[in-house]
Amino acid sequence: MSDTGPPRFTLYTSDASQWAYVPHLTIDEKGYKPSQYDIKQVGLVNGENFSPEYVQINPNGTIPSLTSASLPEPLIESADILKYLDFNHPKGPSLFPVDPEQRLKVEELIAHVHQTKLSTNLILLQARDAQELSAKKASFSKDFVNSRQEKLIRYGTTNPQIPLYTSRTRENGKLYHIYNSSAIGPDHEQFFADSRKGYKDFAAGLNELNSMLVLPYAAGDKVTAADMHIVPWLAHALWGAGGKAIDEFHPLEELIKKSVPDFKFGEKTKSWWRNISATDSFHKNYPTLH
Ligand SMILES: N[C@@H](CCC(=O)N[C@@H](CS)C(=O)NCC(=O)O)C(=O)O
Repeated sequence: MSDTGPPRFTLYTSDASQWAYVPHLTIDEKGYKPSQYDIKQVGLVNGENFSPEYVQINPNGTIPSLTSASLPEPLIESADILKYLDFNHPKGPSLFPVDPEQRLKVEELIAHVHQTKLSTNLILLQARDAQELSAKKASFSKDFVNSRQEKLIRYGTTNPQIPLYTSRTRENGKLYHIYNSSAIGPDHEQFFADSRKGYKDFAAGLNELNSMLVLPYAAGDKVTAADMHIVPWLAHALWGAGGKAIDEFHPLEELIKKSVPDFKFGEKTKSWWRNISATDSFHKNYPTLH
């Protein structure tokens, strides 16, 4: 611990980013003071995460990122940012248990919720049939997809040397096509089928999470880095399904039931959520679901 305190840092974040709330929760859990860091908002909804300026900081164009004069290069993964914040602040116990078994549990839980099959984009952007797609087209999802495509094309045209634009324009372009063509064709049918499978995988992932949780917190008797990752993921999924109150599991349960009729949130998941949502860092960052 230095006399001057931990090095100052800048967190690049967006209110709309679930993973940005890993560092936000950590900042509060570890007791950082606002004078110790700067916050820069990056527009995720309007595709500003793809601006050449931001891509220089984070070549993946993802949020969050953290920069500090003490770092050789920006940190561009929420798991690395959490570790940095944890190790650079002396206050309070580490969010990583010393006990190797507990530590392994923490790492497993973090990896679990970051799996592609558990991406909340399933809930926010996918659709299992024409009716679900119409609802998505009438929601912010369509603006999101379209603004991104417009920004990717614009930035890609003026910065052909940046490889990210080619891959992301192609990837988002598939969604753009699904959202903007009026007729339902074979690509839509494939999209619906992929989404139906996606919900089955998502349900399986939630069941696996339920059996992995220890209690009262995710990895045992203390709040750990695992809680800092699972909270933003589940909060975003509950919100994406239309949940309003913090403990509103019902809308997501119903959404999943359409593909997995016997799906129910596990009791351990609900107990864990009750416990973690009573903490100060949770209250500060989640006055409502987002
Ligand atoms: N593995 C990264 C994922 C970050 C991520 O995907 N962030 C989302 C917002 S929550 C994002 O920036 N998406 C923009 C995109 O990939 O298009 C992390 O954990 O930091």
